[in-house]
Amino acid sequence: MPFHTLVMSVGLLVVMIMHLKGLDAQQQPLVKGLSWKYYESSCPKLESIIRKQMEKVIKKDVGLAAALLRVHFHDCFVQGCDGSVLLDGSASGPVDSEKTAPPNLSLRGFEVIEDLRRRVHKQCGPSSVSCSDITAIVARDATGGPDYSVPLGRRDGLTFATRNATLANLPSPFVPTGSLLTNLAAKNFDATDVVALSGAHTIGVAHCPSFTQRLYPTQDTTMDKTFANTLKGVCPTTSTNATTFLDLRSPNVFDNKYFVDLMNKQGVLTSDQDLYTDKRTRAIVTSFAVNQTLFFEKFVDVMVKMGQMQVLTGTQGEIRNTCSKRNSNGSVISTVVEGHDIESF
Ligand code: HEM
Ligand SMILES: *[C@@H]1O[C@H](CO)[C@@H](O)[C@H](O)[C@H]1NC(C)=O
Ligand SMILES: *[C@@H]1O[C@H](CO)[C@@H](O)[C@H](O)[C@H]1NC(C)=O
Ligand SMILES: *[C@@H]1O[C@H](CO)[C@@H](O)[C@H](O)[C@H]1NC(C)=O
Ligand SMILES: *[C@@H]1O[C@H](CO)[C@@H](O)[C@H](O)[C@H]1NC(C)=O
Ligand SMILES: CC(=O)N[C@H]1CO[C@H](CO)[C@@H](O)[C@@H]1O
Repeated sequence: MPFHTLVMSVGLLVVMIMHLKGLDAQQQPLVKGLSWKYYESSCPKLESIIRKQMEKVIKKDVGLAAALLRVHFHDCFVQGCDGSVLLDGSASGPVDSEKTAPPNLSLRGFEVIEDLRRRVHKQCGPSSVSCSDITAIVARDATGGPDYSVPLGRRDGLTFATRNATLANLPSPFVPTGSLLTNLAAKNFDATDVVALSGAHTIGVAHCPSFTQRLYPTQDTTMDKTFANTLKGVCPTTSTNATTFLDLRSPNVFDNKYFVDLMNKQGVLTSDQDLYTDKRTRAIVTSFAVNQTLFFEKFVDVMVKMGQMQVLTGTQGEIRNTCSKRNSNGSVISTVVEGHDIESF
């Protein structure tokens, strides 16, 4: 084969591979200390162990997909993706952990992450892979959404986030898009990021207290009347503890139907529906509603970005032997409260 043909073939092959891996956000620069191949030699089976087990877990309980995606989000938004959300405050530390703060009303799936840690550490040794990395991989594999490479090398944090820090850092579902944009801009997310992040609500549920303020005492006019009546049936009072799907069209499928819901005034949370009401984000919602490939592309970008928020790397933190407990006894409460106060929860 003449040399230039060979070069062209190799070039074509590279282009083809890049095309196949089109959803990879590998162009994004990584935070120092993270890598796309962090466990390539120390735990080559890591991703296959998690992928295989997650298939079984989700087959048994499809609701865990949403729960586990949300665990990673809460972990990252509150004091960085350091596994602090997994820490159990009851035994060794303060009761005042992220798990007991009200926005975690429906956080579950911790036992799935701990079970995976056990499997991974059995295969690759104790102290091989951090709980925060496992959480990040699980968030990808749980949903059946777009596939992408997860940057790895996170270390687990030694400190709890206080209840106040948790409240201050998680966005409120009750605020209009303007506040959401302002709050998330402080964490370096732009309008496209905010809409893509919200697209996670294409799976999972919300409890009545998260949206009944749109039904009582007066009905939010940005909600479709028939849909509002359905929700009033689910939540006859503001304190009913029932749930409704966040995406009525395909509640268990990770797709772009959530954005179609918004265009039809069938978003559940104020923070969801207002993305379509607000001129700053409306066109982005529409673009995702008509083009799922575009949504997946932006979702992958923003998940890779979110997954690097304030990570610990190198010799910082530790690799926990149990995801719910730091290795040494005695838990230290973080006194750092970053972020912004949310109006209410
Ligand atoms: C943009 C700001 C966000 C707000 C205001 C918000 C708020 C909420 C609220 C209030 C619920 C319902 C909780 C309940 O009543 O039980 C919820 C559920 C959920 N959130 Fe978000 N969220 C946001 C962003 C995200 C992000 C970035 C992700 C993930 C990447 C995410 C994933 C989920 C999932 C999957 C559920 C369903 C949980 C389940 O079914 O167990 N959310 N969110
Ligand atoms: C948490 O916030 C509440 C209300 O803003 C405040 O009263 C309380 O002192 C705070 N607690 C801590 C430990 O900072
Ligand atoms: C609400 O429902 C969940 C399960 O669906 C339950 O675990 C929780 O204890 C309930 N909360 C209240 C306040 O009844
Ligand atoms: C949908 O978005 C993808 C990704 O950005 C783009 O390549 C494609 O051209 C878009 N499709 C349409 C029909 O606009
Ligand atoms: C930690 O545990 C060891 C042995 O279980 C004990 O001797 C030590 O006093 C504990 N340290 C703290 C700070 O609780
Ligand atoms: C699942 C869970 O831990 N829920 C907690 C959320 O926060 C409330 C209020 O602090 C607790 O009562 C729940 O137990």
